[in-house]
Amino acid sequence: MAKSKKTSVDRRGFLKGAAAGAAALVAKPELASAQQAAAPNRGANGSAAEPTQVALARETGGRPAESSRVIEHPGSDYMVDVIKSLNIEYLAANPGSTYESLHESLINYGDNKMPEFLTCCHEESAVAMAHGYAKIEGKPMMALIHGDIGLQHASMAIYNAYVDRVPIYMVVGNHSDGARRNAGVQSLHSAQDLGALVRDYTKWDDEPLSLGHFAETAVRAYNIAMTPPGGPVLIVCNAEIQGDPIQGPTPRIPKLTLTTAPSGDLAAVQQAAKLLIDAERPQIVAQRMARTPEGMALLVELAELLQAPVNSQERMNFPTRHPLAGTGWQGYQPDVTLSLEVGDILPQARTDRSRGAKTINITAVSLSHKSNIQDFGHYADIDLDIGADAQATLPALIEEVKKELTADRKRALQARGVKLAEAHKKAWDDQILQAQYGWDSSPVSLARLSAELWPLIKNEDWSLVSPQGFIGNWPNRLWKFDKHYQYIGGQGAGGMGYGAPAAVGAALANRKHGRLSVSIQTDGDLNYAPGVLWTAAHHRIPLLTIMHNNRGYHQEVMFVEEQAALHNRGGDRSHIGTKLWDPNIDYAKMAQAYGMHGEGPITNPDDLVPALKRGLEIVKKGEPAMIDVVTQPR
Ligand SMILES: Cc1ncc(C[n+]2csc(CCOP(=O)(O)OP(=O)(O)O)c2C)c(N)n1
Repeated sequence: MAKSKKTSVDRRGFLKGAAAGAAALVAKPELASAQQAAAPNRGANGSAAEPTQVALARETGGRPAESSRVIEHPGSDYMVDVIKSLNIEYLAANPGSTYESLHESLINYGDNKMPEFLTCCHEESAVAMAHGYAKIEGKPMMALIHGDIGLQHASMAIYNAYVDRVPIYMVVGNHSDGARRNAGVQSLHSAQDLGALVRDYTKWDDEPLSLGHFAETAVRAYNIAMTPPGGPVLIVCNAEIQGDPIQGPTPRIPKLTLTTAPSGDLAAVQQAAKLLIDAERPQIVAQRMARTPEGMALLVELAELLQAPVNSQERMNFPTRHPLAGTGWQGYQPDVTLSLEVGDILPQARTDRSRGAKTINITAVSLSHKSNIQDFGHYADIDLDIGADAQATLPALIEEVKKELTADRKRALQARGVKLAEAHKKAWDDQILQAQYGWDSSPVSLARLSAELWPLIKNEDWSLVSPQGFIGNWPNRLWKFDKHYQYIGGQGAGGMGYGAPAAVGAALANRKHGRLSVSIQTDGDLNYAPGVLWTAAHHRIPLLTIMHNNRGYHQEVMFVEEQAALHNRGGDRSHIGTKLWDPNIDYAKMAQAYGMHGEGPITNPDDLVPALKRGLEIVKKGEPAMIDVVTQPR
């Protein structure tokens, strides 16, 4: 363990700061007495023996007015050593006293101040940032969370990441020892079993009782988060372990060895290869498949061997302009479907069954179900269910296909490939035609927005860091995606409020690679927790946010209209409870208020390109910027 650098000079600074804190108290006597009543005394680690003046200064001025206690080597210093051993690059946090000792160690202890500490305005933002980051970088970032209250704020984002099978490394503070915590916030913000709040949708959680236990848990948690199917993990970190001095030699930090991903049983893989080779019209549906860039290369190889169309969803796993991208020619009725990491297999399996087609499923999710949350969907009777990570299984499947493919069959498949390539080209041409509808309309069409943006970024090293479901999938339909980091996919569990922070997290991951991050941001989503814009500005995270400002929760407008039709009533009141107008939200001002360039609202489509260019210039200089565009609903 590296030695603490605390010196006598530090100590003098400590006392000077304490005096300033006390002076602030004198200036606000009413505050002091109110807090005296509300906050009982506590020691650095929750002991009830600290003088009132010290406790008050802690609550208001930050440092105690006087204290005889100095903890030279708190447990949290060792925790930082453990965390650094995992090479976690960033942590996102909204501050809170349940992890105050760890917070201080993270920012002050040791020479190398990794991981970088990102200040967040909401715990949901911290976790969703980690979600977006992991989808680009393929590894977890840390979210540091304050007690039961912070964890409740974080829960929506945790749930999204859980369903999306994305690794997130979460540490939450807690005052576990009932005898040592005080009766105020330390009790209110603590729990007997804190992990229980989110256990239904975290992959694993633990509450270590000693530093040695923390070290094992911390390394194990990282491994569990990364083992496919990935997921968020939670370490409940007691204030006592953080703040108590380290006694004796520190425990050894275990070595991290990642568990290999499970690959499919060979007999089942051979059966799958045969079904796919013999199929007349196979299709591949790739959803959460491709954890790394190699995943995309493997899928391309398999598709080309089989000459099968690939319907890519939720991840950047197949190039959009590849001749096999898509769902085949018009009327292409698959007789065998290969599903790769598909969340809810039933719709596909039911369609396949209805036409006598066969379904093959490869997913590691079947190996790790939980009970309460129903994200596993319906039970589907499929023909071949391979419980394994799809990416890890593809090399064996490719080998088997190569072995079984005769020259005759290869020729037949090539002929199908020619037809599929024609269908792909036709589909592209159709998209370009469709994008022209409403080209000059105001509000601006999403097709035009996407089409105008493309030439401005296509020669850059770009990355789309926002979902596409609510923007008509226009980028997918018009742009050429061919790199693994060019798209981050959707929310996971459909929880709104993911888009804005996930974009910032993904842009953070892109920053060190010098990539240009662009987000087409829906307005309803941003308004859950817009403070993440400040985080982007404060930490100089380059990101162009283009508001898809349809002034409402349009998905819900459509639902209410559908119900009105079902109930045989008019839809003229469907805006009630669903629109964000009167007053219109001024996103340019919002961006400016949070400290970044903001302009708009753009209503004339001809003003779009100059504004996008200005925004891109700023982003290329390393800053975030926002362009507000008033858009068609979808
Ligand atoms: C946390 C959460 N609350 C509510 C919903 C219900 N919901 C689904 S879509 C949607 C509207 C989102 O609005 P916006 O992001 O502006 O996209 P738009 O529908 O306008 O395209 C809402 C509120 C949800 N999915 N998640």
